[in-house]
Amino acid sequence: MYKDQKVVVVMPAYNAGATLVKTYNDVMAHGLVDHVIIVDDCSHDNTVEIAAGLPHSELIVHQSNLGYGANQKTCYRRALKAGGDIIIMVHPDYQYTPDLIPALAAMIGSGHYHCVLASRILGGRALAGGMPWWKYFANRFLTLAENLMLGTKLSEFHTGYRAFSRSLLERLPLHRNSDDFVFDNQILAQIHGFGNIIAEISCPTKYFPEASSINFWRSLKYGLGCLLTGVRFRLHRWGLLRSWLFTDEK
Ligand SMILES: Nc1nc2c(ncn2[C@@H]2O[C@H](COP(=O)(O)OP(=O)(O)O)[C@@H](O)[C@H]2O)c(=O)[nH]1
Ligand SMILES: [Mg+2]
Repeated sequence: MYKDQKVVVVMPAYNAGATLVKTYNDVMAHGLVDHVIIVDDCSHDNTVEIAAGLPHSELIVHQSNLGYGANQKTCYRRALKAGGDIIIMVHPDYQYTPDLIPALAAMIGSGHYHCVLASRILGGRALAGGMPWWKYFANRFLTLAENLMLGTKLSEFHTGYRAFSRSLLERLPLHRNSDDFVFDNQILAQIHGFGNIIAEISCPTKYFPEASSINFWRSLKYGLGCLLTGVRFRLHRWGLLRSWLFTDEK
């Protein structure tokens, strides 16, 4: 609990057997997290067996591989059902340190922000932390392009470490977003588009083999999807082409 608010951590898992326990233990280490939701997207490894043995947690298993966006849709739906007031996504690949959960929870719990991102770019150490150079340049370029198209001032849109308030997740039409990786980008464009501030804190960058499975071609598809999200946002704002993503009706 953070003050009187229930803290739920969601972990969208895909082949995370090697890092799940370590991540879970760090998530629970601060005594702040009330409940963990692990959604397995039909992994080929032992993620499900390992997740089933973790206390204070709930496991949902997709019977087929639905994608990272679909996985997050399940995560947030279940987090709301579990009564979460502060909902934090932590990747179970141990790429983002769970030590910042108290900071993220406090930002949401303060009531000032509905969404907080833990940015790897803000600290200026992304390359030193092992982010591949091509991912770094893609990150910077896409962030610049999207800041211009959306009118935001974010340091990055591509971190997987994010916190949300219950009221925000209840308001967003998440079902309209992609089931693929570009979900991550669409949700941020929606949050901004519906008039919410996206706050940021800095977070260390860590890259190691288990923490990154996305190859160049998946990344390229994601990058093009991000640009398309920005274009759709701008056209919608100018009233030239209405987008379903940014239309505020259930
Ligand atoms: N649901 C789902 N998640 C996936 C899939 N492929 C990767 N992921 C997850 O997407 C997240 C980001 O992928 P990752 O390989 O860590 O990318 P990177 O850290 O950005 O280089 C991780 O939490 C993965 O577990 C997939 O096919 N389905
Ligand atoms: Mg990763």
